[in-house]
Amino acid sequence: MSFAAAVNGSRLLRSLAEFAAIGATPAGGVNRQALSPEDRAARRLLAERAQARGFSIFQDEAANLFVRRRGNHDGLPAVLIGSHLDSQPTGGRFDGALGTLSAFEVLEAIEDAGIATVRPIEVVAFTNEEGCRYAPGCMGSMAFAGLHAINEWNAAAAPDGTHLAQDLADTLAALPEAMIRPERPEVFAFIELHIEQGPVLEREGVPIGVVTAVQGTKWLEVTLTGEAAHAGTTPREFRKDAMAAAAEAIAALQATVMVVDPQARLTVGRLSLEPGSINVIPRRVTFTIDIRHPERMLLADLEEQVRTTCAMAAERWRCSLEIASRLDMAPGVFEPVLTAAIETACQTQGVAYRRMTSGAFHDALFVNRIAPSAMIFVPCRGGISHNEAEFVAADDIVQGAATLLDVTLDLANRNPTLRVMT
Ligand code: HGY
Ligand code: MN
Ligand code: MN
Repeated sequence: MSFAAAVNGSRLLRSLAEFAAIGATPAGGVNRQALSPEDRAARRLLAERAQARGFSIFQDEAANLFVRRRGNHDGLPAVLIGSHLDSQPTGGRFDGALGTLSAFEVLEAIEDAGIATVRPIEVVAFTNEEGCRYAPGCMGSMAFAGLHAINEWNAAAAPDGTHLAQDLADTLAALPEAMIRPERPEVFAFIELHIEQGPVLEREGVPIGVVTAVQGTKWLEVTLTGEAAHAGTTPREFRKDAMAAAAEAIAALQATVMVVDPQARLTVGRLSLEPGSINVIPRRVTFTIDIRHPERMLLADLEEQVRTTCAMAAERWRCSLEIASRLDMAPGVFEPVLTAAIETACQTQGVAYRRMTSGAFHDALFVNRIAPSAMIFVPCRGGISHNEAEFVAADDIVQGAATLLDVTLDLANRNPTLRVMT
């Protein structure tokens, strides 16, 4: 049976609007970057909401924030639901926030309905999913999964010069009511609801995506160093032009990578150069490359192609080359028992769905290393995301929460002796 009717759609829409006001940008998006004052304000609002409902709140050393509703067998591993609250600098109101607030709505709906669950349920807001202020992304979920200690990134510097260690300490201290849990709680299963951030669901008119896998991602930071020289007096054969080398490498990659393989993704998202004077040949150029592919081996081939192309351009323009890896996420496949549970919830509710791979990375990719995980996608207008125009229709918001609710209740009441999903 379905408990979809327990979802309070207007409460969820109000909640989304209130969180969208934190870090709101004039163009209608949000700038709520990880560990910023805006991020701290959003975490506080969630914590206060949780305490007002009698839920307990915790954080861990990575400042991942948890909201817990007890289960009848409270010692059993919890069902974890949630996403992230941090955003891109010119981000949308739904990326991350929709999954986190829909998860909180699920907790409130279950509480309102007076439903007792066998297992405890926890909502999580993972720290720094986006990775735009402090690379890499998914820091909180990687730390939660034990893949990295958060203090490995202590020295990471934000463009405004602050360092992660200080921002993390300030963020933890800003929520003293949330006790820092030394140990990671055992997780029975993790379900993350998120906007698709692509056009497929909207184009097909399907309200729910059952995400079975996430493609792999690598971030590289390329630095070409030549020699500053006079723009007017220096003939081509004497130039050590870092910008010419960068432009040549980027143009070559953009002309081949996604043309040869439509599944591949290559993005140059950030570029800076020195000295930046109109009549000086650039001495140094640094740019980022985001490459993605569903196949691990083909992603490795893409990295090799980037390295080779940059090396050839560097040689042609007599520049030195450094390429640093900033993020390396292998593709992941989600737990079939969980994707089946999402499909069952859709069938029970009579809602159309389709299985799909995620083009974006998500926290679920890392939680999946330590507990069975899966994702639910909802459509976003035009597939636009990482853009202030990001939008999700109210019906899709409510349907997403209703699907998440039924899946959560299913898992929270699964055979209590079952320690492992399958
Ligand atoms: O970049 C990503 O895939 C994620 O949306 N941060
Ligand atoms: Mn996201
Ligand atoms: Mn994002």
